[in-house]
Amino acid sequence: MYGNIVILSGAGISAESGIPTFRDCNGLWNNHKVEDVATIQAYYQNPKVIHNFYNQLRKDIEDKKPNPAHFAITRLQHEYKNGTVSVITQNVDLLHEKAGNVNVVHIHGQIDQSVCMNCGKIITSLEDTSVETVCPFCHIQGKMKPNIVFFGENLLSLNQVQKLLSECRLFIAIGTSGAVYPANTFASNAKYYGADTIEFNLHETINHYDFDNHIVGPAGQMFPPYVEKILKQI
Ligand code: BV8
Repeated sequence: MYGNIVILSGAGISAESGIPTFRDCNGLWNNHKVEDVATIQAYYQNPKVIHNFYNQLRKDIEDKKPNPAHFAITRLQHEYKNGTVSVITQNVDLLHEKAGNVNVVHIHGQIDQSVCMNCGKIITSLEDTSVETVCPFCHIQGKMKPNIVFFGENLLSLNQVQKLLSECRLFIAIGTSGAVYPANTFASNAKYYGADTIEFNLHETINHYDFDNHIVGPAGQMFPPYVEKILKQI
């Protein structure tokens, strides 16, 4: 029987909610490679383009709803009594929260926040931001950036992530290609500490060797029955 459970989610968990993934054919960045455009250098060179992209993305995903995979996490968090169930997400959408998930760690940032690059304060941003946005804390203009971790920037909450990985006994990856570092090292980290590892994806991923088990198919169809099985084992 497992103790603490950690779930790592990627863009694939939101695919059945109508949010395009990054590296599938209909890539999110108008067929640009996300690692070429979502970089901190691109932000400094042309912050207007980045602000416009995330202002549009915020509008595009505003009406998107969680799918059965997100709700299955909520059920697991409510009914699993053998330990904690934490979510580490690479996604900037808020579908985990909309589904009622708790203990959600956004390692790549989140679409409803901006961060001041002058004073470091994070604010909630539900409206458009731009290079004219003034920080409500230090009152400096033009330093507010979407609170999104771009390529070349350090992740958020990495210390908390390491603690979760070292204490989990079941690590579940849902809908992530394993293309991005350091999130693509989390499964092997958890395994090092003694966790069983399982991935849910449409196919085996590039780091499939980190996983003891693979469940192939859409997360919205495959993850809820797996939660049922976990809960029956209690
Ligand atoms: C860092 C914000 C230290 C934007 C994102 C050379 C080699 C190796 C690594 C590097 C390198 N050069 C630089 C690096 C490090 C770099 C990196 O990994 N680059 C890679 C791409 C080469 N990483 C970083 O820079 C990170 N920081 O390392 O800090 C540092 C500091 C300074 C200087 C250097 C290093 C920061 C990474 C964060 C980048 N920001 N997002 C935004 O989200 O708008 S990453 C972006 O990719 C998203 O967060 C996304 O979530 C993430 C990972 O992608 P996935 O979520 O996995 O999505 P993807 O489309 O790839 O896959 C979807 C999967 O779902 C597929 O497998 C598909 O089959 C599956 N699927 C689809 N539908 C379903 C499904 N599964 C189940 N059901 C379905 N229905």
